[in-house]
Amino acid sequence: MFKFLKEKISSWTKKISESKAKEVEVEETEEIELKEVKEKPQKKEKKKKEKKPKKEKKRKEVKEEPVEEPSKFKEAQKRPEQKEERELGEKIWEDIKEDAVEDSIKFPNFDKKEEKEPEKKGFFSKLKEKFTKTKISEEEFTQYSEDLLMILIENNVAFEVADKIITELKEKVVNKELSRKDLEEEIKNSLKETIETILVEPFDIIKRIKEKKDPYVMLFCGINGTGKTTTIAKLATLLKKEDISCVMAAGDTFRAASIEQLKLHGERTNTKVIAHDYGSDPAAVGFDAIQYAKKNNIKVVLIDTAGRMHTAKNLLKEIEKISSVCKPDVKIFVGESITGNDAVEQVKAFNESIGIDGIILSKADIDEKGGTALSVGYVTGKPILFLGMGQEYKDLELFNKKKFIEKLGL
Ligand SMILES: Nc1nc2c(ncn2[C@@H]2O[C@H](COP(=O)(O)OP(=O)(O)O)[C@@H](O)[C@H]2O)c(=O)[nH]1
Ligand SMILES: [Mg+2]
Repeated sequence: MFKFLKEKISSWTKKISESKAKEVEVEETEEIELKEVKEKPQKKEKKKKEKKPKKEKKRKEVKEEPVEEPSKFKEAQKRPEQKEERELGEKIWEDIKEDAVEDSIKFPNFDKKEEKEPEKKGFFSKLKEKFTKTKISEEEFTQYSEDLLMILIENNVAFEVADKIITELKEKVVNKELSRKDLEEEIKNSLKETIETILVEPFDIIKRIKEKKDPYVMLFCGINGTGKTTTIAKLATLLKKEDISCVMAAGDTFRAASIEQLKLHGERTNTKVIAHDYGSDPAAVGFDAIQYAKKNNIKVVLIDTAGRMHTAKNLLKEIEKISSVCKPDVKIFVGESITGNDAVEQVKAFNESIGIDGIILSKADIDEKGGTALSVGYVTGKPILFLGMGQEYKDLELFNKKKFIEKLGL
């Protein structure tokens, strides 16, 4: 479903992380140069270190006395018989003092080692952070977001939705500490969270059907050829599987062969079809089907309607009438996944005229872009309930946000 969008999003996130990785290379080169400068005094240190074992040996010979306090040397000075020992002690003390001065340069916390230890730790973890964390500035994000906007729009995401995605993503990543190592993953995760908020969580329609005592009435609307009649037949099949009985109402009394088409689906799926003649009032067909369901204890009424252009005011009025007569529990807009912005405009118009409750996107099986699915829910605030995944009766998939996002490679 997201053949193109998945690829494009993935290469977009890769692009940001790769450019950030280049920054790391530059910083690391600078760091190496710095190290080289620092290494010179380190050579000195090596020499000193070589001396150290000697010192330790001497210290052992003279025990602790001369090392402890200079005042003790003075005492030793008074005793000529210990001259040799005294001189040695003095030399060691000088060495220690010298070392202490050097050490205190390298480790300013030499004296108050315990107190200052956290600061030392902070310094190293800061240094570590410098290499493991990174930030994306606002300017950088703007530069990349232009590409993302194009990718989204080219893949049928409505402009307002693409804009919303970018604004949300910006809030999540700009000037935030991100892991350098997993930068691509972090951006993908932020994008994932953003898309999660864009998609409307579907309600459990099977549960609602089961909970309702009276027949649960479902009215289907949309323009011609989007797959309303086929979707109704698919739903009848799905309900049968759930052990839920249903009746179909041939509310498309306008298009030639539409009644026969529904009757054929009825035969094939073993579902009762209520039909009047062509040209009759579709609201009356729906009403009769509801009465039939009530009498025969049938759980669901599926009302088909003629396709109408979302711009044809009089036809929209007609569906408003069907809706007010049949009082459906849910009004479902059926749109084609492949049509992008057209589907977005249609769903908005139907929502404004009759107030839809849910969306079924047909032909998702042949949609390589996927942006329509990201858009229709956001612009209406209504959830996608099912995706049409082919021309067979079994090809109806419950819409699952998590699965859907996974398909996007996020
Ligand atoms: N590939 C594919 N084709 C579909 C799907 N749903 C419907 N169709 C086809 O779309 C065409 C129009 O369907 P139809 O139910 O008559 O649309 P209606 O005018 O809205 O009732 C038919 O050829 C269907 O087989 C789907 O999910 N995937
Ligand atoms: Mg039809």
